[in-house]
Amino acid sequence: MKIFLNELNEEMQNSLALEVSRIIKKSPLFTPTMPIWGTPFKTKITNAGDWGWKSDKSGYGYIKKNPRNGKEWPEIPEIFIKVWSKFSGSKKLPNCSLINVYENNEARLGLHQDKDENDYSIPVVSISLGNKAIFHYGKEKKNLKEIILTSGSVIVMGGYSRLFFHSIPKILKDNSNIFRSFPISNIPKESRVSITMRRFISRK
Ligand SMILES: O=C(O)CCC(=O)C(=O)O
Repeated sequence: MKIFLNELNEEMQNSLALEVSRIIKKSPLFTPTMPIWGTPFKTKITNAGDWGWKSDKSGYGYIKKNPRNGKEWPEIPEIFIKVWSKFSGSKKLPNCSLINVYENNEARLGLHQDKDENDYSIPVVSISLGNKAIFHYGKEKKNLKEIILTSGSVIVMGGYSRLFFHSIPKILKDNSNIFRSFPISNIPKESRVSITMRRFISRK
C-alpha cells in the first residue's frame, strides 16, 4: 500500500472538489444498501466513468447507469486521470470513479476488500478531500494498521496490497476548508469525500 499524505496542494484539491460537485449535479448521490438485508450505508455515493459501483439487496457490483436518474454516469474528469497517471504506476486507465460522500462525523465505511473488478493486476487509487478520516488497512482482518487521511492524500492499492482489507471507522471534526470556503452547494461543508478510481473488467 502506498500512502501519500497531504500530497495534492489546495489549488488541486479545489479543482477536484469542483469536479466532484459537477458529477453530483449530473448524477445525483444515492445511499447504497447492504446485500440481502438492505441496511443502508452511512455514506452516499455516485460515480463517473463507463461503469459505476453499487451495492443493493441484489449484491455488490458494477452498473452502467445511475439508479436514481436512469442515466449513464458522467465521464471521468481529466484531472482525476492526471492523479491516476501520476500515482498508479499503471498504463491502463480507470473506467470507474466512485465518489463516496461522508456527510458528517457519523458517517463511516465498514471493513472490506475491493474485489468486484475481476482483474487485480490493475491498482486502485483513492483521493481524500475535506475533513480528516481514520483509515484502517491490512492484509488480514486482524492486526490492522491505522493512519489519519488528510485532505489531499492519495492512496494506491496495487500489487501485494491490491486486495488489502480497509475501512473508514471515523471522520474527524477538523473543519477542513475545502468544502467550507468553496461555493459548492451540493456537498455539506463538514464532509469528507473520497474519489476511488478502479478498472472493472466485465465478464459478459
Ligand atoms: O473513503 C475512502 O477513503 C475509502 C473508500 C473505499 O474504501 C471504497 O470506496 O472502497
